Amino acid sequence: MPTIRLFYALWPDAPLATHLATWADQARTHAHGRVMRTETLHMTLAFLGSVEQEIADELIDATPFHRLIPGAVTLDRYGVFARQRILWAGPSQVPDLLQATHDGLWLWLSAFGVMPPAQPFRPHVTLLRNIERNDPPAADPPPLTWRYDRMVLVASESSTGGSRYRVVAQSRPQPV
Ligand code: 2AM
Repeated sequence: MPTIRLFYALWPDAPLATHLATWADQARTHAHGRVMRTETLHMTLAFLGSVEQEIADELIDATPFHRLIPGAVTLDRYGVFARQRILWAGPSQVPDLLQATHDGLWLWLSAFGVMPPAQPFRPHVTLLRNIERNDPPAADPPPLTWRYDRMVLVASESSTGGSRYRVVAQSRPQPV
């Protein structure tokens, strides 16, 4: 049975992604490493890992109908995941609504037989990979508010030089 590597994410619009890319450039002067391409910057809500194609097809069909309650998250800090050698930007406070969106998404996914990870939700945008030191820059970035009203389902395909992301579905925004 063929499988496909999937994750759900919030995807920034172009101005927000460009703004985050300037943070990546600034952080690189401190931590070195590899800057993520601007068009790949995102915040993962749920990493599903390898999913059978049949389930993936069901998720692709169902995703438009899993509407998110629109919300906002303020990115105001840098952090590192030392083991993964990642530098990220994220919120110092996880908004209750974003946490509920994450929890509700995993509850919904359980109906498809996809089980949540043991680790708690750590919302972040990876800016740099293969960093060369384990501490974030001394100064945090100025707060940047990200408003979202939908999520995307992304297929992650291995390619030379990293992963290639392909958006395969997105949730419909709430009707106004
Ligand atoms: P990361 O940026 O911190 O690596 C695609 O890999 C997305 O899913 C990335 O945002 C990645 O986070 C996230 N992710 C979460 N858990 C993962 C895991 N166990 N393996 C790979 N990616 C994971």
